[in-house]
Amino acid sequence: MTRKMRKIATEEAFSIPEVAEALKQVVRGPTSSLDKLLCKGIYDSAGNEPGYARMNFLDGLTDIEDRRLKEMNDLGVDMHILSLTAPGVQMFDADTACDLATLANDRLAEVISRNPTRFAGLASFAPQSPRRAAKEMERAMKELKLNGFILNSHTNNEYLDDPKYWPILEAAEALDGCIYIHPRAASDGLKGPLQDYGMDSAMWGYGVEVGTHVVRMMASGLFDRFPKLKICIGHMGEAVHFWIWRITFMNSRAQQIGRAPKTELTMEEYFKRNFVITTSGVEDHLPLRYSIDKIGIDNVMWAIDYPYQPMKPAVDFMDSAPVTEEERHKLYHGNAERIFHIAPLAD
Ligand code: 1WB
Ligand code: MN
Repeated sequence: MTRKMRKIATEEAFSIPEVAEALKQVVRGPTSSLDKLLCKGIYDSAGNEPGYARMNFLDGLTDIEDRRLKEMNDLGVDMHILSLTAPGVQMFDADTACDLATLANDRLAEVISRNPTRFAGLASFAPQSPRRAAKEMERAMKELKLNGFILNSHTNNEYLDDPKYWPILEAAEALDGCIYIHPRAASDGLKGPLQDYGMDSAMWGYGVEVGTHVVRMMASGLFDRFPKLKICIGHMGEAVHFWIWRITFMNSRAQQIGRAPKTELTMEEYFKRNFVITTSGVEDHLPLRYSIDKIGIDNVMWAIDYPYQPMKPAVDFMDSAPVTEEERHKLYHGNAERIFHIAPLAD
């Protein structure tokens, strides 16, 4: 008898009451962050974004072992790889961010220890304090046995190509911990035209923000310093590989005329060597097929993006995807097991 295919969903959000409360306080304050628009609606019921309040994401984020697990059972979803939802701890002052990252990681480890075959988790860290972040990253993987890391794009409008973040990249590379760069709202310098028509978040701004982050990282040459660093990006690769030919061509021109640093590899080579992508929130077979053909079947993983996307359509999307059974195995679980250190099931 053939066993049903293991399904590991790789970008599944959660929160804890303490982080939700801290976000509520931050968005009531004077922050210039564009994240305020969405976070007010989710975390501050007295907020001015009733559209988001109506979605009631907070219940889905904080419930892990009850309704979520039941729905996973109903749909045959074996595992959620959980990550603290955007913007994580990145809107807080450094001390608060470090404390809340530690707390969120401890809670995550507790959930996993109660349900070791059903949940895995990506550890949070506070980029506001790169050295403390590196220590927490080590604790999270070595002691808590978490499976990698979550970062929500920019921190105080700065990106990972800034050398101040090298301790974080060194830690991730040394621990073989993949950093999942999840979106948050665009940095202050990018946010201008993204503030209307609901373009601040998942509709458009998130992809612009993470795409910009990823191109900065590749063009800065940082992957020559950290050749084994693995970065994961969701939302069908935030479209970066759809225009990687042009990014590569124009980067080489920028290098020729002295506007970009010389790099050992091309942009496309970095993308294929140092990045993996997930399907989160893009349930469309044509871009899935393109992604597999363009960057390789070993570099694409399935994700739901729960609770921001409903579970069932994401399962139907992958069950009906026009791929071979061998490809479906890699998309549904094989690649996630390899990238996020999840023990394969015994045969
Ligand atoms: C949405 C999507 C909102 C994501 C989020 O808030 C996150 C949304 C933090 O669809 O409105 C996400 O992770 O894709
Ligand atoms: Mn997400």
